[in-house]
Amino acid sequence: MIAPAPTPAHSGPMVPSAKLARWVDKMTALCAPESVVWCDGSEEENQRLLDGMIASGTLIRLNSEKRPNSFLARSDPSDVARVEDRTFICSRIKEDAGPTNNWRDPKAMKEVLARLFSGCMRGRTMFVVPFCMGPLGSPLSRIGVQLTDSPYVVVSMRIMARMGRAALEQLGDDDFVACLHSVGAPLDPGDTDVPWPCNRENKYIVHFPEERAIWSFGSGYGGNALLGKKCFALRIASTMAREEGWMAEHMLILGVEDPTGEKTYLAGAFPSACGKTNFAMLIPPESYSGWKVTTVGDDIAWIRPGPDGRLYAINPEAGYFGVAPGTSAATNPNAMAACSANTIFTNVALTPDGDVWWEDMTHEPPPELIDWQGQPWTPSCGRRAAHPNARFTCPACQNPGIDPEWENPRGVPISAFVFGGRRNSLVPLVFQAFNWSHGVYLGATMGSEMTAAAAGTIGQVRRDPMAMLPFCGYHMADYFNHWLNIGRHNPNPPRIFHVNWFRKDSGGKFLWPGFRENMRVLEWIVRRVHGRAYAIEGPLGWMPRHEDINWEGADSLAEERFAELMAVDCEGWKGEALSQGELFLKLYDKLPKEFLLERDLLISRLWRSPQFWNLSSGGRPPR
Ligand code: O2Y
Ligand code: MN
Repeated sequence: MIAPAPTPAHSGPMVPSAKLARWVDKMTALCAPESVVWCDGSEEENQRLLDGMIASGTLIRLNSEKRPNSFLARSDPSDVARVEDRTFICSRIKEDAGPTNNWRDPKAMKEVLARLFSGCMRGRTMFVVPFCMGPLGSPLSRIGVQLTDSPYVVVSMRIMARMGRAALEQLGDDDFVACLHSVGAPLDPGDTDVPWPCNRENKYIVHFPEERAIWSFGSGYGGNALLGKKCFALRIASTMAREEGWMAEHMLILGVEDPTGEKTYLAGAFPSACGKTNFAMLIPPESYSGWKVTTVGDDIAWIRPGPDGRLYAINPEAGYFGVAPGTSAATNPNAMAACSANTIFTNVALTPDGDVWWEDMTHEPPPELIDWQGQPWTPSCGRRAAHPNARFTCPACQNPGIDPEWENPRGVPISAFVFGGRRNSLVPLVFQAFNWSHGVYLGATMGSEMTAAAAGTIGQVRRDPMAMLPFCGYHMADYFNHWLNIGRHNPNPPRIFHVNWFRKDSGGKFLWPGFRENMRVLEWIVRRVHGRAYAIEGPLGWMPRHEDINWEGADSLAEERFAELMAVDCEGWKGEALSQGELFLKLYDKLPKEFLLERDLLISRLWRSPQFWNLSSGGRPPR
């Protein structure tokens, strides 16, 4: 074994377990790096890596007065986002991965990977990165060890997870999720200082759920390379959670404090482009006195029944890997504050005075910039300044709205789940499920209308159950059964709600203002959870009337407009019920029978409601 690198004298050597040392030896023999460095997570180590990347051109130091200790990275244009078609689940039995995952036989895949990884780190350094997902010392946390030849990944992992010596100490002799990563750059002699090494042709993001292992090759970007995030905390953790009776969810966690100081925690799942990060960091309208929203997590929740039977959630991450474009002081001041220092920006534009810029950060774009590919940019040049998936990586503790309990090792008690989608029509602003299995059905059928102009797809609904379709490490129908099971063993499970901020009127205008105004819906949800808000029974669930929403300080949404926002077009919904069946057909052999019943119940409620159900028809006799 190559000895762990010397660490600062005051902190002593890092001592791996025999199992970890054996695995590192084996992977070292396979990848043949020039050297192996054990990362202790110290500030000195971090600065050394940052300086090295500035020297090699991977990072640009930003203006220290405007963005202290912050850096810009520009990725290879071929390596800018997660690659779902190159993401694989290699369970021993194909059926265990289910029809919505890319399955490969684990043995065959290991042979392919062994060829790719063989000698792939020649001339490079392999970093050994122990990391803890979840607060240190929490019984809900889990440990991973990532081997990587990317210093950019090391410094990013240090922000996104509790990384280094403390994680190794917490691991002790226990099992860990083994994460092997290489940027997989073709090895031309003397070419080790490419600013963003990656493999343009060959990318593999591979999960072995039974072995609790991840092998990632060819990409240095985000979800493909920071293996603690989507690969471990969702795909591998979802399989662990199912076996161990907990839940690994693609959910934000937020706290709501009412004017009396009572705190209520919610977890929410939203497909991409639904403003999930903005919702996690919501600041109530100015006039909304006494209510406060705090952030526990913006992307992932690990949730487990506590000793009192309630569900408790931790955020397994320690940082945000947020989408920059669209983020501004107007849309998300807390995110802007969080990335004001100690941040790594990737694929944003550079201003002449050494700061960053992205689309919609300010009302007016700066007159000149260097774009995300390093080219001069002006507002009239016709190109984007930042890549649409440009990111900021920053410590969560820099969010001024961070919840004081966000690192509580026991987690926070969850009172409600909120599912959302981006739907132009049909789906009302908010409704509450009748019960747990109805709520699970709502999560399983959620989705968004496609906005991209892929031929003929605009307006088509892309179903993304619980926003987990790309992130569940096993069969989606087994996942639904797991959700139902959690409710079966819990006499008082969280209440479940569905929201849609994006409904439009016949003229194509949004019916709901969104952003800070979402607080009004959140307040109704919180008051419902505590049995303090009224609702009427509609065909889709329990719904607030105009007078059940707090309009304090708003030019109250006209009652007719609210009615339009909440109306249920029962004929349209019969079509929706049919379309929900399409995903179910794909999963039919393992689909919970409850779902077929829920769909029947929905159809029968639609049948006995007026064709255009609205809040004032709530009390009417059936047709
Ligand atoms: O494109 C990537 O690599 C990042 S994807 C991502 C990052 C942060 C939070 N969520 C996501 C996602 O795809 O859900
Ligand atoms: Mn996400």
